[in-house]
Order: sequence, then C-alpha cells, then structure tokens
Amino acid sequence: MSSVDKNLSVFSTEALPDISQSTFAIVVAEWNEQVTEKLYEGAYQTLLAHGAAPERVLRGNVPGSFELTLGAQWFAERSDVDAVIALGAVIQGETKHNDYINHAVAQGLTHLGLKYGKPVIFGVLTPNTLEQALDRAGGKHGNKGDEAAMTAIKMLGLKNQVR
Ligand code: DLZ
Repeated sequence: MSSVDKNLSVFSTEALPDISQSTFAIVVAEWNEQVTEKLYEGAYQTLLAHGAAPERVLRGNVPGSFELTLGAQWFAERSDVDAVIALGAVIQGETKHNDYINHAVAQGLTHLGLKYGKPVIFGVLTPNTLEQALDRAGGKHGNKGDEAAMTAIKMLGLKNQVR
C-alpha cells in the first residue's frame, strides 16, 4: 500500500487487534468430521496463537453444514460473543445437495453478520472430493480453519477501527 493510499484508508487489516478479551464462538458441523475436526483444531490453535484466552473460545456442534446457520445465530445473538466462525465440509455427491447447502449457508451466515454487526465467518469447504477437503484441512493446501480464524481476528480489528 502506498503512503497516499494509507492516508486515505479509513480501516485496514495491517495491525491485528488485541483479542485477549474477545470471545469467539466456533460452530462445527459433524458431517465429514475427519475434515471438520481438523478445521476446528486449526481455527482454535490460530486464535490461541494470536492471544485469545482458551476460556473465551466457545464451541458448538451441529449435525451438518446446513445447520451451521442456526448454530451460528445462537452464538451471534449472545451479547458476550464478539465473533462467530462456522466450519463445515460439503463434499460434492451425485446430486445437487451440495449446491443447495452451500448457497443456503453462505446466505445465512452473510445475513447473520449483517443482522448482528459482528464477524460471522464462512469456514465451509466446498470440494469435489474428500481428498480435496483433506488437502485444505491441514494438508498440502494449508488449513482453511486457520484462515477462518485469521479472518475473524482481522474483522474484529476492522470493527474496532470503524466503531
Ligand atoms: C445430507 C448431507 C449430505 C448429503 N452431505 C453433506 C456434506 O457433505 N456435508 C455436510 O456438512 N452435510 C451434509 N449433509 C447434511 C446436511 O448438511 C444437513 O445436516 C441435513 O440435510 C439435515 O438438514
């Protein structure tokens, strides 16, 4: 970013916020749990590595990714929760179920973020195969759970700058 851009910027992700007093909620889908547990571990460890207090990282399990939205709502509506991270893995099958679930969850989580004015992070893998999912859950393409946690931290920092 040039110095001119910097002067104009109202908010930016350059500096990460102090999250020691922030409360995070992670909602985890149980479908494909060999993937979603790895996403959870990545997200949890990333939050701790950046200063979150373990007792301020809450967890809720839901049966499948379709239920992530309601699980996320139950956390988002709590005044003590600052950010919600939804983790799931919807693997393409022979039917279009994955499209319906993915769109519903993406729209639902977007709606929650806007309704409650809090970061509600879409940490849902949408791969074609289980192998592609595992590649993105601590495998050769990293861990999208880590990325989801980083996004939550950055969005909290932005919120602090704006409000
Ligand atoms: C039904 C279903 C199928 C076929 N596949 C997945 C999947 O790959 N990942 C996932 O998280 N959930 C799946 N589900 C379950 C739905 O998310 C949901 O739990 C059910 O449709 C009940 O609402």
